[in-house]
Amino acid sequence: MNQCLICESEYQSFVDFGDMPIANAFATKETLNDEYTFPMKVGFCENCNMVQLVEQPDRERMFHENYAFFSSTSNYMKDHFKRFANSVSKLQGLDKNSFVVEVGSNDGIMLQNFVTDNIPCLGVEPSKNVAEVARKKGVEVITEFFDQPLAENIIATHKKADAILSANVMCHIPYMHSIYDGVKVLLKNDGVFIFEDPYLGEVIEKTSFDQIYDEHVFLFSALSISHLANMHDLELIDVEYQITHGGSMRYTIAHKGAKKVSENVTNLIKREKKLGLDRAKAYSSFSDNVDQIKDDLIKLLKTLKNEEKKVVAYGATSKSTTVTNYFGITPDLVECIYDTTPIKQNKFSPGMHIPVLPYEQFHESDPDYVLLFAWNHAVEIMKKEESYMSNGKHWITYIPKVEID
Ligand code: DWN
Ligand code: SAH
Repeated sequence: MNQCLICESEYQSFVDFGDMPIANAFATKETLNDEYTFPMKVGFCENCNMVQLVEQPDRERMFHENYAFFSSTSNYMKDHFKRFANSVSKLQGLDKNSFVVEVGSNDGIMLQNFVTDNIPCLGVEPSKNVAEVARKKGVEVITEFFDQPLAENIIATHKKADAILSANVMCHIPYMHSIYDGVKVLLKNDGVFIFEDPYLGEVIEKTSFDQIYDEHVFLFSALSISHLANMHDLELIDVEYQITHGGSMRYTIAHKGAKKVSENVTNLIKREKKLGLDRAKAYSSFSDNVDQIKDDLIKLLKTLKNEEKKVVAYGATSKSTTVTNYFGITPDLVECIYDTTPIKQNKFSPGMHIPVLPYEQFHESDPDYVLLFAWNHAVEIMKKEESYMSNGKHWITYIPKVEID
């Protein structure tokens, strides 16, 4: 029996990806034959509307001193977080007497903007290597996992927060009740908790199944977040769609009754109900849709192999661990992956062992086709590579369906 992480009801899974490795555990020659895997299945709880991983590896296996994702690898995301920080400053009227806490601050991509503006802030980031990069930017960071006891510690050592922020982190944390209890105590009476994550509605609509991997334990909607907030005497007061990571939602939460609830919330909940995101039926064709993409992509890669075309990939994303392992994409079909992140380079992709090479070598490689694993950064990457790709090379993308540029 599967028991919901939020409301403890029994629920059914709707997609099974089989055994998966840790998405960011890039292998070395020594670790190639010693990879941890877990059974990756996703289910939907009809009682509280939460979509969730049935099993998730222990957090220490995923977030540690060798965490492989550095947020500042995308220039678009740097601008995005600058705009995010500015919008919070404006909303809450932040100044030198305010206090901002970010959960999962990574390399300081968001908080560096508050440092520049002299607004006191604190990052909470358990992955020590990325936290160290933030410290070098002048950001104060606690290298621990955020939860209710840590929130109490922050009040004791610092003070209550005018804003608690988080991006692409809440969906990583299975112990949501401890997080919301922590938010409840840490947030000032007129404070706001603002976070964004990949949006369930987009994942279902676009079949962006690769947003599902070990780290992403939840796919949120306004329905599930308002339910969760209510359980903790908090309230969802606003929602705002974001184009980042293939379609995300920014949720604003306040103490219950403290602020006016925007009609954006009621409108989105109405739309989600119309789409049926509160019923199991909405998820019933997801698995078949994933398999259609799988069949189309594997067929294309096999045809290109038979034609002796050179196929490489771009962006050793966490998402691509689901794609390569579920589809069975080996170095036989995709020769290598180019990526700008030093800690991933000259290693092998988790599970399928595709070599990850430094981005600098991409321009010497002369491929016929480039499979874009970082499809969520397509606009930024395609612009950057426009002149290189113009000379008879082709992009391959696969969300929402397999396409050649
Ligand atoms: O939720 C999460 C998001 C925010 O980031 C985490 N669980 C882990 C991570 O997910 P991801 O690995 O799927 O994220 P990205 O941002 O799609 O990864 C992009 C990858 O591509 C990075 O390894 C950097 C690389 N890259 C590159 O080589 N050239 C990215 C850009 C923009 C480029 O121009
Ligand atoms: N906010 C960044 C990083 C997202 S990656 C961005 O949007 O780019 C997810 C981050 O969450 C990792 O850096 C990981 O170490 C961190 N994390 C995971 N569990 C956490 C927890 N309980 N508290 C704080 N951070 C956590």
